[in-house]
Amino acid sequence: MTLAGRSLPVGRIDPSLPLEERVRLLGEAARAIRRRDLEMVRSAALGHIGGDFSSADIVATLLLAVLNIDPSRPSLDDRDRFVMSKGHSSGVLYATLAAAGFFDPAWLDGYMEPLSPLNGHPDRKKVPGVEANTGPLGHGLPIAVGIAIAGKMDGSNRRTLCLVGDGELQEGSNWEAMMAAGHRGLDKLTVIVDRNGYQQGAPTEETSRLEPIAEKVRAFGWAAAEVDGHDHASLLGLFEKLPVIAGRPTFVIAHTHKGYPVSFMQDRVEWHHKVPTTEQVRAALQELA
Ligand SMILES: Cc1ncc(C[n+]2csc(CCOP(=O)(O)OP(=O)(O)O)c2C)c(N)n1
Repeated sequence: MTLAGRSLPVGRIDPSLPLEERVRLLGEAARAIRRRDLEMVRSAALGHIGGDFSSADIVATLLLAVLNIDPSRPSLDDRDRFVMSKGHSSGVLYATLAAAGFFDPAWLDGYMEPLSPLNGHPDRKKVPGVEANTGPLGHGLPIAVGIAIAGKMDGSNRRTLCLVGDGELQEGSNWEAMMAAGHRGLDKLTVIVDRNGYQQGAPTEETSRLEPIAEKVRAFGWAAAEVDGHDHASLLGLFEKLPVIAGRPTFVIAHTHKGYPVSFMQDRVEWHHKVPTTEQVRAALQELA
């Protein structure tokens, strides 16, 4: 079933372009990525569209406009590393990696099909551009800390960026890793939390309160920053200023909305992993036109 044509022509965004132009291109890219992701989830009849859409602007900004990476040479030694710890949002990760040029967008048609490299949770041995196998929550951030420690031992300038879910922060392994990163002053490490306020089935603050996140991470020796996670100009501005405090890892609280910007999905708990009907896909694609 083709609802909107399956093309995804995007490409990396030239950092020398004026800010307004980069922001305009990122806006177009994020719309194309969300549209493609909708089709992927619809045809797989599986996926996590709510958390895909809350992360889409962050993932697009990093992979298309911020990270020092070369999609034609995904294993270059001194590339920046991006760890998608909330691996259930594989749909948006794959659509963005394809948009960046890591692999043929035709792969996206097989999302979650048997024998497809694009499994529900990302696998670094199968998918170019994937830096860590994630999906079991609470693993990506500790892996990112390990990568950042290795970078520091190598005397490398490469940066490690890691995206976690807010519900995911309830996993204790994150706090153990954050304690180690603060202790070691890993200032080339940045963790971004997709602060959409919801986990599976409930708001985070009703399940196991996370706030005050900024105070907690500062107590662990990190710098904390807050940003509108859907505002490409603010995201670019923040990522260009890293580290926020020299000698400390940075923890970015990115305020987002689950399902953004689709009116009937946004901030609605059931869209964590609900699969849209054909009619709902059509309606959402119209809003993303
Ligand atoms: C260890 C573990 N427990 C449970 C799950 C099932 N699960 C997948 S997504 C999710 C909720 C995650 O919430 P959050 O981190 O806030 O993600 P987002 O809302 O951004 O999608 C759960 C419980 C899992 N993947 N790993």
